[in-house]
Amino acid sequence: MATITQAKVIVTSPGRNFVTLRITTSDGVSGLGDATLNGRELAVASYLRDHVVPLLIGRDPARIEDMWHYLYKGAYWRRGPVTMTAIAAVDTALWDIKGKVAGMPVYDLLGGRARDGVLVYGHASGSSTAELLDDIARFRDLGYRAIRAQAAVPGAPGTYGVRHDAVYEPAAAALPEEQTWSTEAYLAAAPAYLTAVRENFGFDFHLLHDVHHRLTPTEAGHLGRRLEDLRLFWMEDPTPAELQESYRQIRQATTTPIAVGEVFNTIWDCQQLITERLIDYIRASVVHAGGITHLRRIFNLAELYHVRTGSHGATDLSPVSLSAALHLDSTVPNFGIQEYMEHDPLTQQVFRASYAFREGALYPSSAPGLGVEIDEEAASRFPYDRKYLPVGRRTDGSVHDW
Ligand code: GCO
Ligand code: MG
Repeated sequence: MATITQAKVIVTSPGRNFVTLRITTSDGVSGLGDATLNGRELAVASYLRDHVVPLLIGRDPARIEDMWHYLYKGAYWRRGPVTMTAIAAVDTALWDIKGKVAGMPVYDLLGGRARDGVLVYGHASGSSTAELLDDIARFRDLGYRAIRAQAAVPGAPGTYGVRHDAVYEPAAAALPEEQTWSTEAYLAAAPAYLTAVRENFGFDFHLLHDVHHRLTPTEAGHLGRRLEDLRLFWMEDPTPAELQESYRQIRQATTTPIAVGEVFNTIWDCQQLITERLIDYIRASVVHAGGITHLRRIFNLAELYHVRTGSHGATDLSPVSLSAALHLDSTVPNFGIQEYMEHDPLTQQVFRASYAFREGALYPSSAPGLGVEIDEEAASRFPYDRKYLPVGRRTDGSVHDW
């Protein structure tokens, strides 16, 4: 039996911060797992280094399911983003190892592909409607068949989702940037610019929009109703989802499809949302929801309730995460869409990924395992650079959901 002989936590900042776990076995096979939690990276690095790595040495890398329960139940303290991201890193690395040992891509270990290409959506944005329309045209030219649209809200500087450089990156400041939010200004602006997108480009592509947890259920229901004729693919995170039952009110108010889950860690965060069919898409990710093993469980539950998948895939999820998502997305019958933002060129110098973009879809490679390698020498040239996500404040100065 091969055993785990080494587990190394690699912290690097090629364009942005990433935490990666590399597990190596006595047979000399190594696998990678993403452990990046945007703005709280070192908490996961410590959780792994100080508390998880000592548990891994000498264990059987083949027993992925057992390892998951050992780390989840064995900690006694359950759930939470730090714990679940750390477990995800171990789980993902073990799937990568299993694939390399078997000589198979991970999608074959998961039952084989149900589709060749994984439909992805790109992020168009602009500081005005005109700029947004130009950006939509650019994504259409690149071959995207699904596009998320966000534009600046007049009177709310730093509106969520508006790109300033080539890559959208909200975790940008040495201390959290404080951004002003006005629900009234947003509710006036968003329907107008989304309507302009349909008027200019028609309906032959999927249009998505992210509200980023900013509305109340009443406001969200009203917005969804106003957007119905635009036939959005989804309205994302209309309201924070700790109170799962609040989605019933949004649901009753509108037929605009709803997507939630990028901040979820476990199946229990979305159990009611799924089983009561309060959402259409579940957006949990490999890295923040306990790895391939646990995300597959969430996706399988969702399948029973006609909820489709739409995993989070912003640039703070590393190429290791993205590749793991593509392997899982390829296999599940209830796949919906995958978020995709191309990583910074510096990130691509450190992580060598083998997936490919063609005509609006990503294709995982058939390389054994996940098909991503990390260049540790390159990684060491980019030391950790503490960054925070912004904090939202209402116009009266009180803190709002960012
Ligand atoms: C998305 C997300 C991201 C998050 C970011 C936080 O839909 O892609 O909302 O942009 O804000 O991942 O770390
Ligand atoms: Mg989002």
